[in-house]
Amino acid sequence: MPTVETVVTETINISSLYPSHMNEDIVMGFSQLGSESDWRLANTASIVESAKEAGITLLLENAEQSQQAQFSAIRSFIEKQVDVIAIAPVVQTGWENILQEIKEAGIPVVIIDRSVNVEDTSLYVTFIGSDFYEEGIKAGKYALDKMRNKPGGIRIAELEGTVGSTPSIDRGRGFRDVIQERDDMEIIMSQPADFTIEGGKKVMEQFLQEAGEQPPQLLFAHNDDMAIGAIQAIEEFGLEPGKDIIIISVDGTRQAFEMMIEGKINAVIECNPLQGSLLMQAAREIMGGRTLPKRIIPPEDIFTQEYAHLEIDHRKY
Ligand code: GZL
Repeated sequence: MPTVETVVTETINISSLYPSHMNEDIVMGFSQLGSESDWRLANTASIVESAKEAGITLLLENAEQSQQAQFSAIRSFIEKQVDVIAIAPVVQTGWENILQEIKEAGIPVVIIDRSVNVEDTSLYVTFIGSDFYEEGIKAGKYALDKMRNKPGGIRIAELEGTVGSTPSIDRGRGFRDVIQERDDMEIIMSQPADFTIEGGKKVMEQFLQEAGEQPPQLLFAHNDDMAIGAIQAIEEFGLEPGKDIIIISVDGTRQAFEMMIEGKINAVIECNPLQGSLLMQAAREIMGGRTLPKRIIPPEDIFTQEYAHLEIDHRKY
């Protein structure tokens, strides 16, 4: 199991909340939010694989970006009286009622990947997911460093992820909190592009047409798929990605490493999708009646084009 840095904000003794099923087969209902990106496909594969290895029966429902579809899947899990429900929430708001329904059914909940905004955090046992704000901070620090010798105003473009999702909100916040240190560094264009290659290409085309003779000098893409789409648009526009436009992305997929080696992406902030073993471990702890930290954060790094060739063979997604 990968080592994780557990940020213990509060721990709760779950044995009083849920009966312990020491060695019985565990049935997990998992509501996955979609299949929009390579990161997401790796996340799903990791969870399916880890369930198999753990001997946990996984009922997987893919909501394809629809929160309503997530609610329906969760209600079907309640009907089936699964032992534990895992949710990767497409957006962070609107979860109070469904989580209350699950609580009334006496089923423990693990939030995975993205977070939920609820007043009553007893509605879920733990949240296993990245520190997206920290990812934004890392991206901002790289931007400041990379452009430190570039005089004059720095025009920045931003491709945001799914509107209302924790990674998009927090990556954007962290990035802005850092670049505000340099008053001539400005985000001149920012649009959602849904974490997809198509979205990244389409929005980058719009950016370049709008910008005309003053294209952005730096692009912050909230994930690799949008960066890869943007690269296609930048090349079709006749500019050199990674040179005319510095590109910073998030996730760390194999394609992004290949783009770094080709010099088309300058830096990638890692966001680890391999959360399956953490999720299955959490399910076992819960069903064994043991205590879990409220927040579990997988370890993450930053990779730059100078070193991408040393790292690419170690990548698992
Ligand atoms: C982050 C995850 C994001 C990835 C995207 O944990 O929710 O969604 O950064 C994915 O690639 O689509």
